Amino acid sequence: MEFVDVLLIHPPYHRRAGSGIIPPIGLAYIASSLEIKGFSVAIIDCALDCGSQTPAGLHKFQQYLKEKLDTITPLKCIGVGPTTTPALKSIYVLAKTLKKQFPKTPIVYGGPFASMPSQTPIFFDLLEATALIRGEGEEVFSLLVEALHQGNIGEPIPGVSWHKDDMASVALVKDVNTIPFPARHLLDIHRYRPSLRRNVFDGPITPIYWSRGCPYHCNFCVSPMLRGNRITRRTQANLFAEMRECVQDFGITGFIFYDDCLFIKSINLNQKVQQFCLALREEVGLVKWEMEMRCDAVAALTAETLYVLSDSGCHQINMGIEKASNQHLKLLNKHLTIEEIVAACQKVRSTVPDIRLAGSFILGGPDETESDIEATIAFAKNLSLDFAHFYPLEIYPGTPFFAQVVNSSQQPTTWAYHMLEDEENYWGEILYETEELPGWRLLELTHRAYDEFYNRAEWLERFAATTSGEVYSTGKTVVERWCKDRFHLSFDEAESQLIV
Ligand code: B12
Ligand code: SF4
Repeated sequence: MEFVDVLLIHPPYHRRAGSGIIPPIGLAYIASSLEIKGFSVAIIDCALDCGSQTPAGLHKFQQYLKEKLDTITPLKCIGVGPTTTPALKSIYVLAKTLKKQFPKTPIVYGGPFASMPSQTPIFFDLLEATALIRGEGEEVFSLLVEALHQGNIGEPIPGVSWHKDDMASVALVKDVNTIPFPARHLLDIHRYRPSLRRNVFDGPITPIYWSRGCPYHCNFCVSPMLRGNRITRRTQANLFAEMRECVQDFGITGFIFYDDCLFIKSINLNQKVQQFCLALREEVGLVKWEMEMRCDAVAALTAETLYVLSDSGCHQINMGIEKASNQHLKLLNKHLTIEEIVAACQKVRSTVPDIRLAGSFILGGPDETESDIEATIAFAKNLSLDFAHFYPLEIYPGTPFFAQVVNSSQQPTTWAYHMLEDEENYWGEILYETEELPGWRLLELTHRAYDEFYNRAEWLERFAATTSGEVYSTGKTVVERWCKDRFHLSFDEAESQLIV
C-alpha cells in the first residue's frame, strides 16, 4: 500500500477510434507545484486505460478504479481534473467510487468545467466536492491542501469555492516563470501517443506550452473564460529549459504546442517566428514539433519564415477553419475570413509541402442549413489538407452559445441529471440543435463529412506519399478502418486496432 499526501486523478472521457491519448500536463503542473512545497503526490491517469462512457465502459472504469484505489491511500486530499463537461458521466462514477472508498477524504476539482461559476452546484450537489479551484491551480492548491489539513474548511483563498453559492473569481499565477516544470516523472510518459491525424512523430511525445490564454472571443470556445482574458507568456529561456529536460530526462523527441495562440497575427509576426525557430534549433537541438495556429497568422507568414519553420522541425500546423462562408464565420465571432483561410492553405502547400496541414470544422450553429454543411464538407475537400476534423457544434457552459441554447433560469443540475440519465449520450455532448438541424441529423452529417473527406483515392494517395513506408503499411489498415468506422467505433472496440 502506497501512502501519499495528495492523490491526483485524471478522469477518462469517451474516445473514438483513431484518437490518441495525451499526458495531462495541467495535472502534472499541479503535481510539481505541490511537490515543491513538500507534499508527496501520485497521479492516476484513468484516461490512459479507460476510454468509454457506454454503460459497459463506465462499469469497467469503476472496476479499474477500485483496483487502483486498493493500492494507494491519500492522506490529505484527492484532486480531480482537468474536468471537462463531456466527461461528466465518468466524473460522476469517479466521485461516487471515491466517496465510498475514502468517505472522509476531501475531494477538490479543477479544470475548465469546474472553473465556470454557473456550474458550481453540479460539483457540490452531484459530485461530492469539498472545494473547487477555478483557473490556474499551481499557486492555490498547496494553500488549499494546507487549509484542509488544518481543518480550516471555508478559509478564504483566492480562486477557491467552498460551497455551491460561492462564486470565487479565477486564480491566476502571478509570474508564470516561477512555476516548476510539470511532474512528468509521475506519468508513464512513454505510453502516450498522439491521434493519427496529429502523428508526425517517431518517438515519445509531450504537449508543451509557451503561453496561456487567448485574446479572441469565439462564441463556442471556453478558453477566453479560463484566464479572465489574460494572456501570459513565460520567457523563451524557461520554455527551452523545459524542452531540454524533456529530451534529456524523458527521451522525448516530439513536442505538441497546444497554446491557444502560440503566435498571433501582428506587425512583427515573421520576425518573432523566425527568431523563435532559430533559437529552438540552437538551444534545444533538432526535435519534431507541431502547433495550433490561426489561419490569419499562417496567411501572414512569408515564404522565408515558412522555410525557417520547416528547418526548425515544425512538421504540422493545425488550424481552426470551422466554416465555408464569411457569414457563418462571423456568427461564430471568429474574426477570420475565407480569403485568409484559402491564402493560408495555398501558401503552406506551395512553399513547404513537407509541413502537414490539418483543419478542424464545426458543423451546425446559428442560421445553418444542410446545404451550408455540404458546402463546409466540399470546402474542406478543396483545401488540400492532410487531415480534417469535423465536430458537430457542441456547446460548453460559460460560452455565449451555451447561454443561447440552455435556458438560463434552469438550474445547471437539470442538464447534468438529464445527461447522466441518458445512457445513449456517451459522448457527453450537448449539441447546438435547431429545428432544421436536430442533434441526430448533425451526427449523421458529421459521419458523412468523415466518409467524404477520407474515403477518396486522392486523400489515401496523399497519405501514402507523406507517410513513411513502414508507418504506412501498418497505418493503412488503421486509416481505412478509421475512415469507415470513425463515428461508430468506441475506444473499447477499437483498442486492439490502434497500431499507430
Ligand atoms: C490540449 C487540449 C486537449 C488535449 C489534451 C487534454 C489533456 N490530456 O490534457 C486533447 C486533444 C486530448 C483534448 C481533448 C479534448 N478536449 Co481539450 N483542450 C485542450 C486545450 C487546448 C489545452 C488544455 C491544456 O492542457 N492547457 C494547459 C494546462 C496547463 O492547463 P489546464 O489543463 O487547463 O490545467 C490548469 C487548470 O485548468 C487547473 N487544473 C487542471 N486540472 C486540475 C485539477 C485540479 C485538482 C486542480 C486543483 C486544478 C486543475 O490548473 C492547471 C494548471 O494551471 C484546452 C483549451 C484551453 N485553452 O484550455 C481544450 C479544452 C480543455 N478541451 C475541451 C474539450 C471539450 C475537449 C474534448 C471533449 C474534445 C472533444 N469534443 O472530443 C476532448 C476530451 C477531453 C477531456 N479530458 O474530457 C474544452 C473543454 C470545455 C469544457 N467546459 O468541457 C477546452 C477548454 C477547449 C474548448 N472547446 O473550449 N483537449
Ligand atoms: S477558438 Fe481559438 S481563437 Fe477562438 S477563442 Fe478559442 S482559442 Fe481563441
